[in-house]
Amino acid sequence: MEDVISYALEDNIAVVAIDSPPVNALGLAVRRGLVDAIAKAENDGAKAVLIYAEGRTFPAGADIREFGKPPQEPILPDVCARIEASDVLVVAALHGTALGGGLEVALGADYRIAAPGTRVGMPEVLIGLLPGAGGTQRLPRLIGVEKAIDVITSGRQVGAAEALDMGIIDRIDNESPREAGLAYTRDLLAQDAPRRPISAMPAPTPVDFDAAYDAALKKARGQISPSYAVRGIQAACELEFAEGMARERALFRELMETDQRAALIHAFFGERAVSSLPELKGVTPRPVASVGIIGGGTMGAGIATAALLSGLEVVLLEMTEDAADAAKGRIVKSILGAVKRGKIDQARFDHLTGTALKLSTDYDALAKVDLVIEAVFEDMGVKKQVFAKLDAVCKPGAVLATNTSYLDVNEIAAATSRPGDVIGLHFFSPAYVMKLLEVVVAERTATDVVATGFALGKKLGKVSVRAGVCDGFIGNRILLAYRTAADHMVLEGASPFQIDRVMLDFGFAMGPFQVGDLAGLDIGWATRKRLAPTRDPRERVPTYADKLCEQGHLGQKTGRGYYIYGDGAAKENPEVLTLIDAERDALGITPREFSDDEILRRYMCAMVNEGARVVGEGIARRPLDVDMVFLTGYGFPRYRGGPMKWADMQGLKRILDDINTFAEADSYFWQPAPLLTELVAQGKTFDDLNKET
Ligand code: 3H9
Repeated sequence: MEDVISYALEDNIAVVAIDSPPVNALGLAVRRGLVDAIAKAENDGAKAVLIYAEGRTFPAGADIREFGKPPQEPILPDVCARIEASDVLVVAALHGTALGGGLEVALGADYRIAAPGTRVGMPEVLIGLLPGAGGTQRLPRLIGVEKAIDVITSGRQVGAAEALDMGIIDRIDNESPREAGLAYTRDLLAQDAPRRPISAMPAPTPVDFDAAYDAALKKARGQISPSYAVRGIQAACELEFAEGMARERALFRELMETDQRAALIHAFFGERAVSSLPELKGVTPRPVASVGIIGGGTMGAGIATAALLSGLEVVLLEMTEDAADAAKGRIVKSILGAVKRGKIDQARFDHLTGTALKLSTDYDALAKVDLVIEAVFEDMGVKKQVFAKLDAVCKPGAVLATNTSYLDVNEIAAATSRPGDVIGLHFFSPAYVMKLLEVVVAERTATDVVATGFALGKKLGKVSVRAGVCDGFIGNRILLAYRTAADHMVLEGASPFQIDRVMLDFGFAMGPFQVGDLAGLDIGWATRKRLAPTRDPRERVPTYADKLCEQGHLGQKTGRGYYIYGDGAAKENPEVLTLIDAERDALGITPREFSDDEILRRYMCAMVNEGARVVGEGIARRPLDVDMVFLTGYGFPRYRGGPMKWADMQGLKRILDDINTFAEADSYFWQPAPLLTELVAQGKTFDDLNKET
């Protein structure tokens, strides 16, 4: 028997435990062990088999690390079939997260029992696959097609109570999985409960599968796996079980070969890899139970909300009583949202907006907090004053963080007598929703302060990415590059609306001009003004957007920007095209047509090239750090893996060739990043760099 599986006979029940930390993934050894255990139980004449798992969870799925390698037998569908085909009664006792292949193993059993906190689901579509061990065939037979489509195409985790209601599990019990499982198995034996192979259940009633397919495709905005899953479920209705299994396998293998699968798995591991920094191994973060936040605008209030919801105490500092009241109003509103979504109850709401939250206009209120995050106006002079005051009032060892989006954290740190305690924690708005946290490490930031930044990010449920100091850090610096490429295309003949449409079609949540309207056009305006004094004369900067701002059209908040906002869908603002025409005239530019493909290539090449610079300069540690910033903070389509993964899949040579072609007309903007040139010369990919570090 494999050492990841243990086997014992108890009262003639074969007790089979899976023990393969951390998540009992169904790798080769577990699969072999399960098949052997069933055979042994049969040989031993056991009356029943109980399968449960040690550690934190029933298997959370197939072992994702095996994907992309040749499958080794027994493959998981055969393991599930072997369990189901046994003439011995099989019970699965679930706890933790019984996901994907884990749930499929459980569906091979005759009966399922779960601990109260268990979550079950089939998240395969989220990594570009579909359930490939009978999930698309057994689940609809068990719970009906509509519910199966919901569970499988969303990939969502279903709580134990709902799973019981749906019929995925048969009982919930408080005991440990082993004890609860044994008790349930004994009950079933006492009742002489029949075997209940799901494959023998009648084919489920079909629905309008073409409509379900279209709906899944539309909802996933370009990601294909959910719509493939619909076809798999359709097979459960239309084909014999064995043929349905073959159809599922064919669809699964097809998805396995796609770039989308590779990209989504890159995203899965990338999100975990970003926070495992070699320099933090063995470093203990400073304890953080209370957080001070300076500034209660959208960002400050958002950070306060995130901190409160994750159990931290918050002291929020504002300039005036009125501003403090307004900040509290914002926080209460967003925490109320959590109540409405059923995330927290009224008592928790009362606590979070009562005792856990203090508002003040006096810096002394920050004397005892463990960590302070400054979220005031983006002005170096103002920031320095704030940090000098923090230096005076905060207790020794308190972490002093700035939420600046682009200012020099070294300079801010120098305004204090304790630069080792200063760090950048760059949140994205709304801070209680957006997953990304850039942890900006300044020259003198102490290692345990960096560790504290990452620990805080984890507590807040963020994907934390280490960034070095430069204007805009990782994300905003790259954003400036591709926005500039977009602005150039507009000057030369493309319309902002065409560019937005192309990027939406690519899978971005929003186009760059829609993002501008959402964030406020004054932000870009301020950036252009800030960079003006140091700007190279060869840089081309459009002024039509400044004119919009001068007229008071700042985007959504004023009802008008690139688009006009009112009732219903936003409309294109025709005035924008007039302003652009005027600017082209003034510059003597004859506009030319841009194909959608050229727009995409220029936009993406600018993003990838700046990404390569950011990695080359050590601002981001690896290409995957850039990818995770874009997936979690900039609406980059997850199924494309991030700009650097996308570039690898295009071929870096092709990207470099494009950049060199664009450079023929504008050699100032289109300078290939040294790292990109180097990788192409060596025949390497960005992913090679991910593996090196
Ligand atoms: C599938 O089942 C296909 C079948 O239908 C058909 C096959 C033929 N494999 O996330 P965490 C690692 S597809 C390998 O930090 P949490 C993870 O990388 C699969 N490794 O913990 C991490 O490693 P490290 C369908 C895995 O508590 C460690 O475990 N299932 C796998 O925040 C801890 O993970 C899924 O897609 C895996 N399947 O979350 C579920 N899962 O410590 C994917 C995790 O070295 N997993 N690891 O960084 C999850 O959603 C979360 O990991 C889970 C725990 C909710 C389970």
